[in-house]
Amino acid sequence: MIDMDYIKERFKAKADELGADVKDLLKQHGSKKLDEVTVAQTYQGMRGVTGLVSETSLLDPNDGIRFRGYSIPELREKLPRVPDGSEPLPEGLFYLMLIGELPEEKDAQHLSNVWGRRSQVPRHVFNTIDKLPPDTHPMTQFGIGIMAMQTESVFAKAYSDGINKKEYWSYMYEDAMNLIARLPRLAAYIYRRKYKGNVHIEPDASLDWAGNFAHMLGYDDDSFRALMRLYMTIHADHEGGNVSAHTVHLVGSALSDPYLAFASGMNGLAGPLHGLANQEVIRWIQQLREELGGGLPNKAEIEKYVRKTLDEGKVVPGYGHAVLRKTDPRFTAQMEFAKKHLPDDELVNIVWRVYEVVPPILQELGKVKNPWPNVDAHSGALLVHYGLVEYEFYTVLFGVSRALGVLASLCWDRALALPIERPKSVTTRWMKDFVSGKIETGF
Ligand code: HAX
Repeated sequence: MIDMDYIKERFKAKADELGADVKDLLKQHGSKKLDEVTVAQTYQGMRGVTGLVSETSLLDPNDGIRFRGYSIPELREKLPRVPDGSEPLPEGLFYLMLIGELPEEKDAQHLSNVWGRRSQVPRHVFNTIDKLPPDTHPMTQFGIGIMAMQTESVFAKAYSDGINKKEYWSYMYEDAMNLIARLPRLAAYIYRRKYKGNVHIEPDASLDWAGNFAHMLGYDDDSFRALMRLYMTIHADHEGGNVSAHTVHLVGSALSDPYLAFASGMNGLAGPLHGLANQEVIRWIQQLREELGGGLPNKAEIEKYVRKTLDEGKVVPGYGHAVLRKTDPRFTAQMEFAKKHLPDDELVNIVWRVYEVVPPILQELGKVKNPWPNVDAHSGALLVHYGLVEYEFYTVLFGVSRALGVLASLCWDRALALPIERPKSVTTRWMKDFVSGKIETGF
């Protein structure tokens, strides 16, 4: 068994407690029905099927995400901040997701220090990135960088040396902490190589995880650092069924180490219906502006552009959600940030105007279940304001944040010894026989 710091010890104690509860729950209620699955759900993305457990957060269709019971406005108030800071430290959110209790300031500080100490990225990872054509999409570079870092997995090494399955969680935990510590440096390297003449910025050990990330990207403005803390907090987790979280859980269930599992999740985040929507929103707005010759478009002009997008058989990026049915509180948090720090920014005002125009049009279609904006509708405009205009990089920022939630969850998966995931699939021929009564499920 490897060394335990006090946060790891706390996690182990919580995991033992919950592990015993789960055992009891399964013994007493294991055969109780939680859900029924329809033919339509089987074909339509398993929407609404409750089939996963994720401890770190829970999504309410109307109220939005709650992290261990706390809403985003509550987190902005209750989580530790840097002295005189206005936004929560993502370190505090990670502690909350992992341990299940609000951290004290010293806990967030401890994580800042641990991640700072572990943040060294091996040279061969940068060498691998350097071999890629410069126009390689930043998300592809990010995935490749994470895979190149897999050489560092302590779990993979321990497994190959032979460890008791009771110790899996401990090595997974170490990998998760190392990976979270290293991701900002990897991401900043990709950014500076692609967009800033390959000139890199050394980390500043006095800064917190998100503040240091902002610094290494090349943005030292105090309010940009505050934005990064907010950004890294609100994108961290969205319960367990979204593509990136589910993928990490699924791949991790094969005992693939956290580097392998997280890289897989990032490939899912890179899809335009998921995380890549944040770049698509800015691209979509830039095209609107180009068509109109710049400036702040009026509502009629936006409406025309939205209808054109729909007529071309495209989705309006940043709108809609598979679970949410109201405006995403992550959108609202960013709107509040903008009202405080950059209320007159033109792009931000376009985002707000689009918010007035799009929902009634999507409602009119009659098929869109959620016409309201999601997190991605707002994030790009804030980044553009501070000069981070390279929108192909935006999903990498999302990915660095998402590591906090999915890796805390992966620690829980191994601590609870959840088994390999393997749902049953059928063929359409089987389905036809089943609906016509020729066969019964019988599985
Ligand atoms: N614009 C146009 N049509 C939309 C739409 C939108 N923003 N949102 C949903 N629809 C359409 C769907 O394409 C679907 O049409 P078809 O029946 O013709 O296929 C219909 O409305 C029903 O879809 P739904 O049940 O409301 O939505 P889904 O659960 O199937 O999909 C999506 C949810 C988020 C993928 C969807 O709303 C979408 O494509 N939105 C735009 C892309 C986007 O913003 N993605 C980011 C989501 C948040 C996230 O994961 N961030 O990382």
